[in-house]
Amino acid sequence: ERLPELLRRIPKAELHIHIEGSLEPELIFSLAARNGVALPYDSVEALRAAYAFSDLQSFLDIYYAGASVLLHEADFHDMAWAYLQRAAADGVRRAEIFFDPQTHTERGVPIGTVIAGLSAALTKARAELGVDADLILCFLRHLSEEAAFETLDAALPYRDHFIGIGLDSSERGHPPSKFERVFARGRALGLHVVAHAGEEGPPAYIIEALDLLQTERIDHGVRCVDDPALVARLAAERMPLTVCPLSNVKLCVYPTMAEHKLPALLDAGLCATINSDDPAYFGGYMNQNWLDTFAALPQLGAREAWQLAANSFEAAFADADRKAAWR
Ligand code: ES4
Ligand code: ZN
Repeated sequence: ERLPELLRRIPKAELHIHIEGSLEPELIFSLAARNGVALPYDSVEALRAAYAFSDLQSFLDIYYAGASVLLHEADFHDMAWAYLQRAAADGVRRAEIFFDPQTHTERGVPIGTVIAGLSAALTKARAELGVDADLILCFLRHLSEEAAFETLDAALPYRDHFIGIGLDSSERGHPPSKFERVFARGRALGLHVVAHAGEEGPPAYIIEALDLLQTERIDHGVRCVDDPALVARLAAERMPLTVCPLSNVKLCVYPTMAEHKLPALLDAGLCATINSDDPAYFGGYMNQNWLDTFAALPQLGAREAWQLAANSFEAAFADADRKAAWR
């Protein structure tokens, strides 16, 4: 088979990966033992068996529970290093990695501990793996605007350790407009700006992300297909969508991969990309997403593979010289 080989080897950028979502059950158990944290599961198998989700919230409940084993700088380092090794093996040359500081600061872990551990792994990956990686700080949208401001303030001593801000967690009922002011502050600080929108939420949330947050990319964004005028706008603006196919199927955004709208998004001229979202929870890393998506959608072939890879580098946050080094 030539297409799977191309999909595995083609150089690519991963632009939508939550580092806490790369925490494998085995690492959750070993960190729980190392840190003396009690888990409500008896075994790795019992934990993995709980990974059957009906929607975004049913996933988030388990994802936040898994992150409770992360306490020390070494824990954040070890998690990110494991991900970066997997990414390198999948042909990922560039990774823009989300982290959720509030998931940890709410448990009493200092934000400096989180950032120091992650940042050390990224520095090592640049030197030893040839993966150019940066961090994007995400605000949890189910928490308040005030909490987001406090998080941004607390992160400012580490401003050089992240390149942007994002918005994740429970989408419905928490529109981008709730965070308009904190995103304005982030933009004024010279940070890149992205937001999850149109995963479970309506096209109106994508429009809010564009107009109120002034995002440079939309994370997921697949529900734009419900609004043809919005699709036309996204195409005209070459606004990237960081699509996560396995995530969409696991969280029941689509019943099966064969029903995924990625081919329609590409046909409409959108700058769509393929990403893993939470690879430890959704059934695979970058290449599993590429392989399963192409296997289920016969409209996708070598031409689309090259287009998706080119889109991922186009959508990445770096200047042209730095991008040239990834190909
Ligand atoms: C997430 Cl799939 C998804 N959607 C929204 N927020 C998230 N955080 C981690 N994974
Ligand atoms: Zn996500």
